[in-house]
Amino acid sequence: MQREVQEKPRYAVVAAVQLPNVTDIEFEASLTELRELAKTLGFEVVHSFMQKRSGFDTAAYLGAGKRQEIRDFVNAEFADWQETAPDLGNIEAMFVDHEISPSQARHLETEVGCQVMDRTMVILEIFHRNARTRAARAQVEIARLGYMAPRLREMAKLAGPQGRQRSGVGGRGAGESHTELDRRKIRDRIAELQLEIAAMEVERKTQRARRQERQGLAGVTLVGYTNAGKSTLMRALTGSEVLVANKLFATLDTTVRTLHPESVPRVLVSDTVGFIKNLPHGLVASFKSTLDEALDASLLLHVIDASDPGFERQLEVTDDVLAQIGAQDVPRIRVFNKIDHVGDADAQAECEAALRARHPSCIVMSARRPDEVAKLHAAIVAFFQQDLVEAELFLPWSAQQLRGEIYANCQVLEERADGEGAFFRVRGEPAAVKGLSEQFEQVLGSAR
Ligand SMILES: Nc1nc2c(ncn2[C@@H]2O[C@H](COP(=O)(O)OP(=O)(O)OP(=O)(O)O)[C@@H](O)[C@H]2O)c(=O)[nH]1
Ligand SMILES: [Mg+2]
Repeated sequence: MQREVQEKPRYAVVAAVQLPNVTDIEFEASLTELRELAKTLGFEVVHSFMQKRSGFDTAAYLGAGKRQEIRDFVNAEFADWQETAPDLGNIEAMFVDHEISPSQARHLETEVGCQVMDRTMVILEIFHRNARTRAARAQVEIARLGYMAPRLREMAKLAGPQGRQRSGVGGRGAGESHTELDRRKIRDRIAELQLEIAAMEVERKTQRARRQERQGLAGVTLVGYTNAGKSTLMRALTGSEVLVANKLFATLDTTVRTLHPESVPRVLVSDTVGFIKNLPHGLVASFKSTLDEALDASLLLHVIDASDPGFERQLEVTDDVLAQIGAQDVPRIRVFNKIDHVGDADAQAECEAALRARHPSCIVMSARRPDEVAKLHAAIVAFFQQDLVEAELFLPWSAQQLRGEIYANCQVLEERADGEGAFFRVRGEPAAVKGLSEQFEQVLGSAR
């Protein structure tokens, strides 16, 4: 049954300064993304405030006039938006599209009269809500603590006689010494979490080594901007049920599944956390271990949402993050996804032609079209078969119990038999083929 009672929406506004070196298109794309982030946190954005400035206001990010305008809007009892949706509550938060300093945030909060969250804080909060595994939770907590530590003093100031109630920080006369104490607690907690992560890291490395030993090194990792469709492709390529959602940062943990239908060599596909413009530094550091998956991969599938007007910028952001974690040299295929979402058939063809001209060896597709997913599957398999060798193996009738070994490790191109045994023309990884032929030599030797 459908849930009848709707949760009361929480209202928010967004605000951003447009610096001279930022084009209108970039600025608008960034604001749209901030609104998406706010939505992911459960807010409905009722108004956006923009201001062109040569730099941020040092005291409060926005200029005095703009701050007054926002204050009037937030405090107005019958603002325009409330007329269309009466008694739905007040504006609870303002989101700003840059990382601002603790004191800028404090000034803004007192001036506009509602909670202020900057881009970094919003992203951290979303990560915090979406973290599922122990490792992801610990990583996000470190990043949040790192963000909070320098802000404690400002929070304590906010929590002074008038502000204490609202910010919820401090108890008895929150002051300098209290802040110092809290800072120390944060440092201790971060150290504790780092130890925990280091232990998990050892465990993960062992598991990964075991996996590689068992299944070889054929690994492909899906990377790309958040919401590009990585998890959707993961599902389509592996037939697994990973989480797909039209919200930002749906995936925070790496999942690994086998490419389906299975190929030779067997290929493991990993789905990873999405990237975003201005990904907080703390998060890049924290998720480095998760992203190590990308470093270990033999092939990266860089997934790009071709239907997003800002995709060029998203592509650059992903390339930058990959370079930051040292994965710039891992071979990669650019996969322009969601082509079905680019206007009509003509628009799609035009977009595809433009993409191919710019990125000659890219794949343009829709995760929703099975024939195109099959082509991507074939491209992945072809990549891993580049280095395969072909050979002929002979298995005497007396050793037919080893037949399964051949099929498990190689692709059998042809099988024929004579009075002595069976011949297999196979294709496989050089090491696998060599291993098998040595094993069969031994069998033959002992039979003689
Ligand atoms: N129209 C269309 N929508 C798609 C396509 N691929 C994915 N989507 C939709 O895009 C949204 C995001 O998909 P996900 O697969 O969750 O994206 P993701 O890259 O894993 O996102 P994060 O985990 O947040 O980084 C979902 O609503 C999907 O249904 C496609 O080819 N065409
Ligand atoms: Mg995902």
